[in-house]
Order: sequence, then C-alpha cells, then structure tokens
Amino acid sequence: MSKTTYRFCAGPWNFSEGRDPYGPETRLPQSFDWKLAALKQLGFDAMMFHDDDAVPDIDTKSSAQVLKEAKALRRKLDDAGIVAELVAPRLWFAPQTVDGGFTSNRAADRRYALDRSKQTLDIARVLGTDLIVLWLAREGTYVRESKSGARSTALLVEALDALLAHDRQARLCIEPKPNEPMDHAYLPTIGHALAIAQLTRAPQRVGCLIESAHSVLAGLDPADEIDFAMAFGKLWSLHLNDQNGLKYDQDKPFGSANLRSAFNQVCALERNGYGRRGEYVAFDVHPFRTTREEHYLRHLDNSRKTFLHLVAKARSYPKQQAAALIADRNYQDLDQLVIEHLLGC
Ligand code: XUL
Ligand code: MN
Repeated sequence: MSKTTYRFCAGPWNFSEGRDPYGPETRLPQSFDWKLAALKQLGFDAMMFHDDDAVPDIDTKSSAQVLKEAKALRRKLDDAGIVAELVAPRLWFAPQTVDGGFTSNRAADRRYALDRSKQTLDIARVLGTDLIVLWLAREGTYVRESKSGARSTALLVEALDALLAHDRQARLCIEPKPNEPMDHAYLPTIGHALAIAQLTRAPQRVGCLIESAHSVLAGLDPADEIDFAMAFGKLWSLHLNDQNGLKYDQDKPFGSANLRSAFNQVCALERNGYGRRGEYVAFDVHPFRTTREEHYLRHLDNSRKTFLHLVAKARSYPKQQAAALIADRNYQDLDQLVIEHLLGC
C-alpha cells in the first residue's frame, strides 16, 4: 500500500496570547490575516473554525449578515489556498450557555444552543465543508443532582437529530472531553460518542474527533481511542497535542510530554490509514505562556516536525524483530526494542 501524505490543519485559537486563570496575556494578538498567511507559510493545508472565529461577534449579527461574512471568508480562504476543515459552535461563552447548551435546564437556553448550532451548519456549507465539531464543553454538571443524566442523554440525542435534519449532508463529529470546564461531562470518551451516535436518526453521519489530551484526561491511551474509533470508520478529525497527566487541559506540543504515546498514536493512524479519505491532522496546541511573539509559530511547526519524525519512526519500526519477540512472548525485550528504536540506537 502506498504511503499516506498527511495534510495539516490548525485553528485561529491556536495562536493564543498566553492568558491563564492567574494572569493576563503575554503576547500581542495577531490578526486573522496574519494567522492565515502564517499557516500557509508553515505548509499547513487547512484551517478549523469556531463559528465566531469565522464570523466575529456572531450573536450581534443577523443571519443574512453572518452568511455574507462567511462568504467573504470563503473568498479569503480560496485566495490563500487554504481549505476550511470544519466549523464548531462555541457553546460555552455566551450567558445562555452558563448551565450548558443542549442540556441546560432552561428551555430558552437550549433553543439558543440549537439555533446557534444550526447556524454553524449554514456557515460550514458556505465555507465548503460538511464537517461540524461538537466539543460539548458545558454539557455536564458541577453539581450532579442539578441535572438528570437520563434526561440529558435524551436532550443530546434530540439536539443531534435536529442538526442532522437541518442539513442532510452534514457530518457531526463529537469531540469528547471528560472534564474542564465541568466537573463531569456527559460524553467523556470516544465510546460514549460512538454509542450516542447509534441513538440518532442517522448514525452513519455522527462520528468523532479525538484529542490526545482529552483521552489522557479520561485516563485512556489516545492510541487505543484511535484504533477503536477507526474500527467503526468514525474518526473524521483529530486534535493531536500532549498532556502531562491529570491536570488542567494543557494543549502541549505533540510529543512534548510522552513521546512514546505520541509514537503509538502515529502508529495507530498509520495502521488504520488515517488521512486516506481526506481527513486532516490538526494540532490543537498552544504556545507556552513564556513564549515570545517572535516564536508565535514554533509550537505548530514543532508539532508537525515531531509528527513527521514519528511517521518516519513508525515506517522504519523493525516489524519482523517485533513479531519474533511477540511470538516468543518476550515483551521485556519488545519494550526495549521500542525504546531503542525511538532513541535511534
Ligand atoms: C477544548 C478544545 C476545543 C475544541 C473545539 O478543550 O479542544 O478547542 O477542539 O471547540
Ligand atoms: Mn480540541
């Protein structure tokens, strides 16, 4: 089988300015045009968007105005030779989403979340993509007794069904994350995402996006999550990054915390043929807070470099030697084989 040529993607939010809960920005913001040109210059192929990345201040604008601005963005992307990979409704920022979007206890707020998500589908269509990502940020609770899990599951299915009906071509990718900002989220893993897909009116149009850090936060191995999702043909997008254990969501450069796990993720992508049906490798990474403006792009460039180095490592992995050790159940030396391969010994 010929080798996959990977294509890369990042979002405008991946040029973050360094703000954290304990301190303000440490870098000046860059304009959207600067980010677009920077991604092009780095050799990236696509950009991913939140609805309000595509159309800023979206809640203050009429539907007609939103679509007009989406069309202008499409022209800008076409001119730059950058594709829109996907669009995601930002359902965690507005006052209406304080208690969640689709699972909020207030009907008016649930309606807001649904209307905003339907509008995201319309924006995606203008931008030329059928892919919507649902990171269900606040679909969960701080206080478990404040919502019923059973009712929330039903509300989530209802919302997915409404979106599937709104655009009969669109595909919905659920991006699970077990916590942050919530104490517990309702769809914490890929297993949950793929299971809820089965309850919808069009299970074949509901898939998933795996983010490495989110899998780690769920105590899972991202490579296993990739293998599992791809066994269903449901891994339609990917946020590679890294995460140093059970902490706040770190969005470190790919391979930064656990190189062996990054290697195993790349091996899983390779063995399942990720990218062969047009899927992109996106990096949901952020510069460290200490990073200076002149190094604004390093985390993206470095993540891609690491990814490509690991693709080379996956392809040069001594498979026959590994198979012989596996046949002999000599996992002790298999372990060392992997370590020495990664070390280049
Ligand atoms: C949050 C996260 C988001 C989604 C898109 O942890 O990863 O940026 O990827 O909404
Ligand atoms: Mn993400």
